[in-house]
Amino acid sequence: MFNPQSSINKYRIPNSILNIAASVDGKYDWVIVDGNCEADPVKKIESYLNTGNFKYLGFTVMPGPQLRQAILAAKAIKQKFPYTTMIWGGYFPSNQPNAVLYSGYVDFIINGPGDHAFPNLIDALESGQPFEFIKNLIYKAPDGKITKTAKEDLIDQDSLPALPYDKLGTFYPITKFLGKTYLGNKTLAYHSSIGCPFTCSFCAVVPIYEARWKGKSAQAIYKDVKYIKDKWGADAIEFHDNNFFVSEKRAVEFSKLVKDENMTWWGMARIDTMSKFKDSSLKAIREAGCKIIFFGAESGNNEVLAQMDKGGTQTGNQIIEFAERLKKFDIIPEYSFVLGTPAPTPEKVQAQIDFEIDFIKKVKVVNPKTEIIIYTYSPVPTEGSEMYKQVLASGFRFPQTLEDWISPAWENFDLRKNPLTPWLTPEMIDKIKNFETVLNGVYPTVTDIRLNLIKRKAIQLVAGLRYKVNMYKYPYEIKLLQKVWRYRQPEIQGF
Ligand code: B12
Ligand code: SF4
Repeated sequence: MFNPQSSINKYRIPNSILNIAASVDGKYDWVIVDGNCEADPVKKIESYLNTGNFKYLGFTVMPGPQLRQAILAAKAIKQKFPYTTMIWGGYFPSNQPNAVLYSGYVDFIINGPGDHAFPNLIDALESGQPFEFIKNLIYKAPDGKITKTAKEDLIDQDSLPALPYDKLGTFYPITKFLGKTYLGNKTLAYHSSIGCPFTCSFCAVVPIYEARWKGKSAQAIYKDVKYIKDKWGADAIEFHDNNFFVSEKRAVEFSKLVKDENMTWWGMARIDTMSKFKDSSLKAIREAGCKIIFFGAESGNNEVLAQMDKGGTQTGNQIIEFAERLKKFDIIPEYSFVLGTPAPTPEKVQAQIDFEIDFIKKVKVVNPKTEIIIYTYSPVPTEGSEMYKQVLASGFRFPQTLEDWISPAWENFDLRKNPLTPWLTPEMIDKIKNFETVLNGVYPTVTDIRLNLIKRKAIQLVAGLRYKVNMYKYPYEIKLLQKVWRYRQPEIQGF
């Protein structure tokens, strides 16, 4: 099982690959290689393959730098060990199966959850049985056609086997994965639910989960968290679920259970869902240690929210009101906005960017503690959506091969920094980036634990005037300070 490098200096429990290890644990022998912890992961994988004990190699792959290491490693290994069956899973191969399977070095893709599909595939291959009926599988048929099998219903998450944390600890010390963050000294990354009930047209979760969501029970989450706290001293949790707060009941139940553990935690949510939460629930969640919540605000413009199929009931007013409401509970809202959405004319694209900049400033007025994350709009192939049709009509095309995906330009696309979308001019991209630089200068993220008070004050002083008079061009002096002090970007690095 290989988790290619996804983060430069932050180790996290490699949950994706650990779930897959759990699915075969006790039945097949497995080893794990974490690219975040290895100087030369290919050498490490080869050392295992050289023993002759391993026939299958599983990679988890998300777009961006993780994809780069995955491609380079897969290529090198397939050349040396052509008879090793290479199986990829995760968001990238599930959403881009053609480029992956036509590369020639990947044999199978698990499309979405692999908890049943992976062991079923290994069983079939081991016993020489047909694999074509296994759900959640993508493969290249003998005629060269990329074939997807039926999707499995979402699995009851409490029925899944416990994650093999102890065995993971035999490869790498668990404490290595419990990093120091804004939340605590030993932060556990935990994933308590899969999918999401919504269908935002820009989101990679939608084609895989098709508006389905399933969560572990509050008791099951608590049991795992408590185990890691008691055994390795975790004092904080990052919930990596796409949408942790889908169920108010589950969130409150978990809060009640975890309250006395004195842990600090963070999770992702929707504004419209959480604005319906009762005051008593928000209070219980905060009292249980939830300090900051990430929300995909996306846009303050109701028309753009509709264009994105944001679904639910979110509006611009609600975004502002909710930021204000959370102040009362001392929960920091972390709002992400998507700038640079397509529009019929360049003037409209520009007007929309200016609108969002003004809107973000309004949010900051009602609740200055709001953390703002800015992304430039990057299309994902949610075929059939109106926005996707608009994107194709504008001339945008996804790369066709895996090599294209790791070109520097496409890597920036993955990082949602330079979207390569034909409707955005370089000046527009500059404006978005420059505004972001100035904003981060005036309001440095609280999640940067290295940035002390003096540095914060200095950067705020430099950026304050620009912010006041809307002068965002050429913010070189702020950039220099951010570079020297290695200002961290939560949108890329997470916590
Ligand atoms: C944690 C995380 C990160 C961490 C990395 C953690 C690590 N592994 O070290 C950090 C913060 C570094 C990160 C960064 C980025 N991330 Co990220 N990340 C996640 C997150 C929140 C959780 C992943 C996880 O652990 N899931 C838990 C497991 C259990 O779920 P799973 O991965 O889906 O695994 C199941 C199946 O997919 C499948 N499966 C997965 N892998 C494998 C492997 C095999 C062999 C098999 C058989 C099956 C299989 O089976 C698993 C069990 O059912 C996901 C969203 C999410 N909730 O999943 C986004 C997500 C994967 N990231 C995403 C993105 C875009 C990024 C960035 C590119 C963002 C950016 N703007 O910078 C960066 C760049 C990454 C890089 N440097 O390469 C997107 C991918 C979207 C897409 N277009 O495909 C996601 C989906 C978030 C989103 N909704 O947009 N990320
Ligand atoms: S609410 Fe979030 S996770 Fe769910 S579909 Fe929309 S963007 Fe994706």
